[in-house]
Amino acid sequence: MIFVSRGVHREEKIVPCSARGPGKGAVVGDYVYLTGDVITHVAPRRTELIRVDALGDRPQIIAANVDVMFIVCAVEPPLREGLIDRYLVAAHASGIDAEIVFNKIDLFLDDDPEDAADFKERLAVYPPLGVPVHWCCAVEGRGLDTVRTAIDGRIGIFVGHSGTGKTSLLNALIPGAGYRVQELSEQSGRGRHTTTHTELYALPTGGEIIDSPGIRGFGLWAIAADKVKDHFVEFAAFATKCRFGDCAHDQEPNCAVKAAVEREKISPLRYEAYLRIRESIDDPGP
Ligand SMILES: Nc1nc2c(ncn2[C@@H]2O[C@H](COP(=O)(O)OP(=O)(O)OP(=O)(O)O)[C@@H](O)[C@H]2O)c(=O)[nH]1
Ligand SMILES: [Mg+2]
Ligand SMILES: [Zn+2]
Repeated sequence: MIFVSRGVHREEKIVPCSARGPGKGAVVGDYVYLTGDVITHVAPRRTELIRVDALGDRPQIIAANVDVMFIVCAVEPPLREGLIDRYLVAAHASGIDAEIVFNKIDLFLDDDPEDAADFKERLAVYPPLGVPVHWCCAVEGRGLDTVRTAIDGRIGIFVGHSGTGKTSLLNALIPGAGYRVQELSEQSGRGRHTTTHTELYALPTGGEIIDSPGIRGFGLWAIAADKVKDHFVEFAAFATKCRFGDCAHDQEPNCAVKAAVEREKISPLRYEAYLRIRESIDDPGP
């Protein structure tokens, strides 16, 4: 693991370390105080990106002090808006900006313009929510200027399904880096979890980026079911007109959010994602 250190001598440097000894509890992105090589304590965090751990009952802090989350998706493995919507809830709840990086555009742009149009339409819902979409090709280094600009002066993190090209993007942003990437598994079309730990890298063009292992799903932590609606930012303009002040926008009569969904002022897919996320918190499942 690597931590950003802002030591007692006011110097700033990146220090590689593992989460053992007195530094236990520090995570990637933390600013820590050092005496020699030993972490004496962890500075207060600006933000925390948290998910539920593999067992489903404890918080796992993925990274600290992240300013911007890049949700990396691609032509393949298959695009899942449901995962994007979960990440957006987590980012909004943590005060982290979110952007979408759609990678591997080389796989459709020249061959199949219809395919491209289909993906553009599916992701068109996000920019009006304040979530820009970058269209990139990591292997050819195309479309990365806007990503560089978004990271400059900040701490960013690449998240998403395995095999979408997070590490390939890192390699494209740091010429000559050559971090390990791997072909998608032939059988499933999904990635094989090539990156196994979360690590922070400084970009030559400014800012720092954290590469993280691909995940299958993102379990939300410490967001009550009745608060999920607060993180669907497009609901706010309509929610004030619901009959009930505490409307969950589900079975209630005279719900202005549902009316907006029917008129497609709110994306029906986003609304369905809302219902699914809320339900998954009501009933965390096995
Ligand atoms: N055609 C094409 N393939 C790409 C592109 N970017 C990445 N790939 C390929 O996609 C595969 C997976 O890339 P990785 O960078 O390892 O993906 P990852 O998201 O880091 O995967 P995990 O570490 O498992 O989460 C590799 O075979 C890459 O060469 C791209 O822009 N175009
Ligand atoms: Mg990787
Ligand atoms: Zn309502």
